Amino acid sequence: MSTALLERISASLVEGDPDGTVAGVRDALAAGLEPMAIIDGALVAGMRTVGDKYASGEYFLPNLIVSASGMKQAMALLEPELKARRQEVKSAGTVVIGTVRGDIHEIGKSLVATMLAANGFDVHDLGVDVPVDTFVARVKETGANLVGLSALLTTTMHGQKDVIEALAKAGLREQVKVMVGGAPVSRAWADGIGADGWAQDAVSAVDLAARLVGRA
Ligand code: B1M
Repeated sequence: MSTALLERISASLVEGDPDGTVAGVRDALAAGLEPMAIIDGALVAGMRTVGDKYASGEYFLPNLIVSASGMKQAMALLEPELKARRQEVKSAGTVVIGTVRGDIHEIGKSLVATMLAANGFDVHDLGVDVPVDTFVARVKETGANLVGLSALLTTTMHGQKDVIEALAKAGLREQVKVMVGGAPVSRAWADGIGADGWAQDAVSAVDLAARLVGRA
């Protein structure tokens, strides 16, 4: 039954039926499925299929927009559930996170931010298309010990390097660890730009964040 529910949610996302996605998520929660099982088993998989269809020319930009809207509405339902499962731990660290300048991809970054918050981090989510200087200013303001930089485009990945350089220039590089992620970002890229770590998905981002701030 749970497999059928997950398949239904994924199919509605791929077919561009946000109402169906929301209804499916409600049904899955009512059936007792864990939020992460719904995210991993249906939503992320569905978005990957949408991306593949766009890459192969079967789908166009409007398809991406409608599916992304379904994903966002689904996440709005799931975020409180994830937070409700948050273990009461002493704050694991303060994170400033955002999608770099020129890049408006929001879903993966928000998922990482939600998972960090659900795992005890104090999260300052700056949103998307975030200028380099804004990252630097918010690190200063919050005293963050971790910065998360998301980039989904090969043309915007360089923004991650720009932020790392700006943090160094502002004398903040010793204070903060930097983790990077996003579909085109690899461990080799992270090493090359002097990031402290790279995570492939939201779950490994939480493990990495805990390691970087010395909590794991
Ligand atoms: Co765009 N887009 N898009 N898009 N889009 C991609 C990224 C693309 C791969 C599609 C494709 O061609 N197959 C392609 C990039 C090609 C490239 O550069 N290599 C692409 C393109 C080309 C574009 C435009 C240029 C299209 C155009 O206008 N012609 C344009 C650019 C706009 C801009 O940013 N300036 C564009 C626009 C859009 C929409 C606005 C329509 C929409 C985003 C809506 C929104 O976010 N509100 C959109 C979408 C939805 C996608 C795809 C289909 C899905 C992205 C997504 O949300 N995935 C995407 C295809 C794909 O990625 N396969 C695509 C689900 C999400 C959960 O996964 O974001 O990968 P993801 O996040 C993961 C991991 O990457 C990781 O953890 C997350 C959770 O597991 N992660 C981190 C992410 N950030 C992290 C940070 C970390 C750690 C891990 O630490 C800090």
